[in-house]
Amino acid sequence: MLAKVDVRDARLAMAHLYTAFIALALGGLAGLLQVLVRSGRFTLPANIGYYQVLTVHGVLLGLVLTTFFIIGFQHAAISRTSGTYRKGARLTGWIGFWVMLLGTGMAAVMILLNEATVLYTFYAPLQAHWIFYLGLTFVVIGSWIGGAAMIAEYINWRKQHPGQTSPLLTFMAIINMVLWIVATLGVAGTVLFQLLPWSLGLVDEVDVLISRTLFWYFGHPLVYFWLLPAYMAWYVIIPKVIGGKIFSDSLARLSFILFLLFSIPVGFHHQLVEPGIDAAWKFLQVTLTFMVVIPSLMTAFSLFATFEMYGRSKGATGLFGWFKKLPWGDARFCVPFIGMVAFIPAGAGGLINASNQMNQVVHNTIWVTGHFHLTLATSVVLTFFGIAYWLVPHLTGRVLTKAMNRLAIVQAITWAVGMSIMSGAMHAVGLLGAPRRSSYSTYGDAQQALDWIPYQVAQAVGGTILFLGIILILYIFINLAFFAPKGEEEFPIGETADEAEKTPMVLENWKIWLTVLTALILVAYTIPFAEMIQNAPPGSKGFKLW
Ligand code: HAS
Repeated sequence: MLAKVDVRDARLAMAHLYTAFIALALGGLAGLLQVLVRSGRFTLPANIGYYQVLTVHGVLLGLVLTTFFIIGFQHAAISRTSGTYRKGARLTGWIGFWVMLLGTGMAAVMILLNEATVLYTFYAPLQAHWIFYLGLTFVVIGSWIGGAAMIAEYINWRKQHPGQTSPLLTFMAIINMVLWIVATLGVAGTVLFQLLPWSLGLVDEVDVLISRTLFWYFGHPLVYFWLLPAYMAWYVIIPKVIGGKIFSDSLARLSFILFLLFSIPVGFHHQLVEPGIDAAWKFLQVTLTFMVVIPSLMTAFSLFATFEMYGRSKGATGLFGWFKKLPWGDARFCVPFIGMVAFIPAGAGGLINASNQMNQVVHNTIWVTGHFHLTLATSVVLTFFGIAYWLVPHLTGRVLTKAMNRLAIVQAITWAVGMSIMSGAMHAVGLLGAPRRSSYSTYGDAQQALDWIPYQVAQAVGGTILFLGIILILYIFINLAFFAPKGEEEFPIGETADEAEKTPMVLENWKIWLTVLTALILVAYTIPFAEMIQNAPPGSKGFKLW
């Protein structure tokens, strides 16, 4: 008998996953339309604007798909590793789900009515209908409620098991939820105190610098909120899938703590070219950005160690002999592995972005779009697909058949090919100066724009291949949710290697880590934020809000 997620918790997790995959279908379609428009060879019907479609794409894939998938996965992960949810926690989880869904619906209607064409970053001076902002508020509040259910179960586990370290997967999910809650305070601040009153006409102006700063206080940890569930799979699930062991529980926990500490006080690296922030504070936050690279390097090290230990246990010799021993025919491993490989150039691109001088070259070019299609839309999303291949059948009481397994590998290869072409072209033409977030029609006939055309055609070709990839994953998802044969699919949880040291309790001492986190945020943000308020443009009514 396999250790299973309780069927009532499974329903809760699946509700989130259904929403996530509906968002993938609609957001993917918007993505296809968008690359076709950018190629200059296609005009949208019915007066639909490029920026409207871009907003649908970004919001559905960047915000809705990710948030629902992550919260659903984490509910399942905590239920599997810390025990079935108590009634109250499950009810709280459902309330969180419905509040998020209500908010998503409100925001979606406004975007479709062209009343919220403000892109997925939605910061001023672009203005949306107040219902859009209220909808976003509900999404955030709903996610907090879902997070409260997780945290309650974690606290309960610790009460029941005094003196023990919590299950690794639960601990990781809780770190990610705490990171999310602290990060969303920034976006809640700008929405509640600036954007909502402004869109309701209660104030005439808002301070754009403050709105962008609050957004990026949230925006960078947001990318780690996306990344950490992928890392949970890489650290905990993949070792079990390949038949190996987790290299070190302590190292995994430490890397998650470092993400919590260093992912928040770094938002200025998105604002390096913005006036109004002193260079010294930008320098500090760039330094902290390089600190947040360390846990990713630790993760790479740990993964190589896991693969090598497993390969050697199977008789592999030489430096890379282990490579041949890995289970390439198993989609649960192969699909996330392609995501890991993509993360090497993706991470290198991130280091380029974070380097002040090089940022001047790439900022606001489509290079940045190429960067996040490798990080989020490849490394993270392929890992989410790899998780879905066992999680969905596990939760629906079905199995991943050989045919679906094969199709899943074809899907990942299609995705990798499409993304290499699309993201590669984005990186290349970004270096030539092509702007992001602009359509062909805005370029005019300048010679420079003509030089970009081949790259834009390449993006359209890559984007079309990716759309085929979306059709494939949706087909597999529907099969696993409704049609695959009934049976028991494993929820794989790795065990720590016997040689690993015992995990020190200090790694679970929240008092220490939350104090350090608060101190870092205060150091990185207090003075520059106070300066923004002091130096706000005279007469700015938005300033009075603060
Ligand atoms: Fe980023 C912009 C810096 C990671 C997402 N980023 C963005 C935007 C998004 C995004 C969405 O400093 C655009 C926002 C917008 O709309 O304006 N990013 C970084 C840095 C990292 C980084 C330093 N980003 C991510 C991740 C994302 C993401 C992860 C999503 C999930 N990013 C920036 C900066 C900007 C930016 C600037 C602003 C640019 C501008 O000017 O606007 C780092 O975290 C990256 C560290 C990663 C590594 C790689 C480790 C490799 C591993 C794989 C091991 C592989 C194995 C397999 C074991 C150091 C763990 C091996 C097998 C073999 C066969 C070899």
